[in-house]
Amino acid sequence: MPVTLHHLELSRSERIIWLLEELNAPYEIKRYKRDPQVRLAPPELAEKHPLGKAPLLELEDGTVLAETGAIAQYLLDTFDPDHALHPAPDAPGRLKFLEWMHASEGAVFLPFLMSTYCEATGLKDSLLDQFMDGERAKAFAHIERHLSQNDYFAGEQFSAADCLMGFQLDAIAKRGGVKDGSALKAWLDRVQQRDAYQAMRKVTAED
Ligand SMILES: N[C@@H](CCC(=O)N[C@@H](CS)C(=O)NCC(=O)O)C(=O)O
Repeated sequence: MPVTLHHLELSRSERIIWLLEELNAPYEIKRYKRDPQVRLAPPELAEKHPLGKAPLLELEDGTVLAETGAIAQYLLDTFDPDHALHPAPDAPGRLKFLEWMHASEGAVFLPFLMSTYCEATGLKDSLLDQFMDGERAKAFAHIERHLSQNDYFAGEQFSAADCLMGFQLDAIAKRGGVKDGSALKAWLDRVQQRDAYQAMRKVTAED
């Protein structure tokens, strides 16, 4: 029996769909809509996990796993025994892979998330938002420097770290935040041509 992804429209669960497609893993999808006013998840997601957030991965035995990073690690352990999408512990790229996998929910993306929260709560251009501007500039510079020296986040090979970093970078690009000619734009163009990315976009087009 396949795993079930509990997917909230326009959310981080897009990167798990992308990863599932990259892994060619069997999965079912259960879709949820955001509240049209407050944009939060519907109460049905909280019936599956106390935080009521997406993504959630439900395993065959009914166990429900939250947190994008944990879900990605579980999928890699289960469906990527040959380490095609995650460098083995002694392989080149392993440390970069680990760092960027975690950066995708950690320090590098906090400032971008804060920008969305500031806008949604009337705090755009507030002191907090201005402080976060500096943090965003630092994160952008870090990403740009890395991608000007490496084709992918883990180095020379595409990996699950690209899927995890991809969601927010895609969203920033859609808001016009990525400069033409940048290493980040070149990376986006490269990864968006992948069959699994295109398959994910077909799935999310039905949201
Ligand atoms: N750290 C969690 C964050 C989960 C999260 O905040 N998900 C958002 C979607 S991008 C969500 O479900 N928001 C709706 C809500 O909070 O009601 C992860 O990486 O999965």
